[in-house]
Amino acid sequence: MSGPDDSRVPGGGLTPAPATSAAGTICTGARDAIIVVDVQRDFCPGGSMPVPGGREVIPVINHILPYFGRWIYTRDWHPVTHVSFATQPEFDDFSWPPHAVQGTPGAEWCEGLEMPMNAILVSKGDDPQCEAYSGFQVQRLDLAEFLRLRKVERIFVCGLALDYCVRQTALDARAAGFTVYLLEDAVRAITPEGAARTLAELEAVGVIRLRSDQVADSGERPPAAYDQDGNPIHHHDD
Ligand code: VGL
Ligand code: ZN
Repeated sequence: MSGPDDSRVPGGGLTPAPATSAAGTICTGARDAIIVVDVQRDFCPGGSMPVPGGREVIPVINHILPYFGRWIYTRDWHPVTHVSFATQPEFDDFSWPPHAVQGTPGAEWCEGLEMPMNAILVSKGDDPQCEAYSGFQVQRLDLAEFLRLRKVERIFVCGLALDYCVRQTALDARAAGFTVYLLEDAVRAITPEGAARTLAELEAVGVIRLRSDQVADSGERPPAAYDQDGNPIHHHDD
């Protein structure tokens, strides 16, 4: 509830967000990864499980992509018979209309979403019997270890939907020990209640809310992984 120095003002309104100050800006670089969650056609208006305003995250994500050292894109990639699919989806019980079925147009990345050439793509939910809301829940890849080995310390999460897959991704990243930022103008939720609940929950575990205009580029990048001929470059640990 309201503390003496929180941002609530009498009347229940929120004070306007403070103008971005130097202290409120996070300088990103080599040790920062962005995880772009499930920006797929089925989760945008016109898709089978549309998130209101889903497409609005695309320009925001595209704008800040160059500021990161590593890029992870997750996608829902379900078999037709996935355990979460129901003819009468109830949502609250984690059943859904069929969505993001492997190889269908609905599973494709949204048009206009940019993707750096060396982005890591993580498909999830491809086991018919297992739900996977987060890229940290896939069996084939230990995403946390993958990022740690590449000296990533902070993870910036964005995409769809805030109240499900973005939520789980941020929770798992926190539980794995990373500093986690939620890019709040680069996410959209399925419901407003889900958004409010999720923001409170993420805040409680230490996920930091950040707007994309509070991210500034340090210009620092990880060392190149490949030389100009495409051969891997071996870097010795510093
Ligand atoms: C999602 C529910 C089921 C999501 C995916 O991307 O947020 N939510 N599958
Ligand atoms: Zn799904």
